[in-house]
Amino acid sequence: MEGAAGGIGLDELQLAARNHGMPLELLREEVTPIGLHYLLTHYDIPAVDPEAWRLTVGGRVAAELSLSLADLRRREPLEVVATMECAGNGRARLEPRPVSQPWLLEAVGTGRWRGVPLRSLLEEAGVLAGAQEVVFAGLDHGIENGVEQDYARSLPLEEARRGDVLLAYELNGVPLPPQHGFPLRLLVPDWYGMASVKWLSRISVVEEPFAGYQQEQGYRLRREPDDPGEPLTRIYPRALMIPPGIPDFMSRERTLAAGPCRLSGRAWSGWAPVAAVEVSVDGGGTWREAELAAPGELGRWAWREWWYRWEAPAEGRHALMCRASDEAGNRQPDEPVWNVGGYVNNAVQRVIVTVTAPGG
Ligand SMILES: Nc1nc2c(c(=O)[nH]1)N[C@H]1C(S)=C(S)[C@@H](COP(=O)(O)O)O[C@H]1N2
Ligand SMILES: [Mo]
Repeated sequence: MEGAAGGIGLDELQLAARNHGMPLELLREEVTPIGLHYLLTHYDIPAVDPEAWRLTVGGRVAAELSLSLADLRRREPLEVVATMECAGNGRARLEPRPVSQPWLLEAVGTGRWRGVPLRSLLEEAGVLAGAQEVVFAGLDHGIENGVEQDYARSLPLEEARRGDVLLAYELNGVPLPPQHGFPLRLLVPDWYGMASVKWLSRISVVEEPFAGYQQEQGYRLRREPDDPGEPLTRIYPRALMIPPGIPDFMSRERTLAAGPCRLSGRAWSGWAPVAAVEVSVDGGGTWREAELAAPGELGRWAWREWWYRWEAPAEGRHALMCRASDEAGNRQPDEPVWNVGGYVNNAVQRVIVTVTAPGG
């Protein structure tokens, strides 16, 4: 990926038109309605015949499995409400801009996923001694930087054996929609979205670290092009705000009337529970702690609501900001940290608002 300094190119626009984000006002919903969850698909959405489709589990296992959708649906189900975020969220704000899907802030969503725990299938197949990783391959096929491939990613065996890693066949109570991986996807709570392989068809237990493109080339944090980099795994903390007031069509800057204004949004981290959310209403000059909802019914893999009472002073432009930290000591930086792939830019959100006189 090369950096671009100018405006968004047609290649980036083409990607952005296929892969949409979640409109930030949808932060009001604790579970994102289908169709409003963000989307990221590297190649084409494959056509899958659910009758003919099978999931195979093979490689270093005692007994290979081949399972139909009906076989999976007969098993003990598990439901996980999980916040998923693309590792490239925030990429478009880096300078020079890494040329790829140009996300601003909206590559996030929370789904109610239902399926079968991966662990139960690994137990049934019987993982043999010497196994290191589990590789997941999708049915989508394409070319990336000259390398033809099925989209595939691996997980270390101990992550694959976590009880909360799902083979999901439902989202928000309905069969997976085509764009989210019908008929089956992997769902790795707390990890950036790239780990959650869609249109899953093959699971292989392997003895060597997987060297596929999406593991070795993509999704690594590199400071310079020939740096081997570190693989991306869990989601770093972020808080986002529902933009208050009303938007301008083109600039999307906000306008609202002076007086009491409830600022609110959601915050998440894949490393540890969110410890605090802070708000600044003066462009980062001073910060105050927001109220943070208890983890609640959604469970520990979902974002948490926060809110803050702001008395919007009459007439003027203000930069509203919010930032999260987690119990592992991770906190959002004020400024983006550049890297070759344009990943993990969790610099704080800034919302510009113009306050008008009350009733004006
Ligand atoms: N098979 C397959 N799985 C995939 C992808 C893909 O292109 N193909 N994209 C990944 C990336 S980068 C992300 S961020 C998430 C997005 O999931 P969603 O489109 O359901 O929101 O899917 C991941 N799983
Ligand atoms: Mo992604």
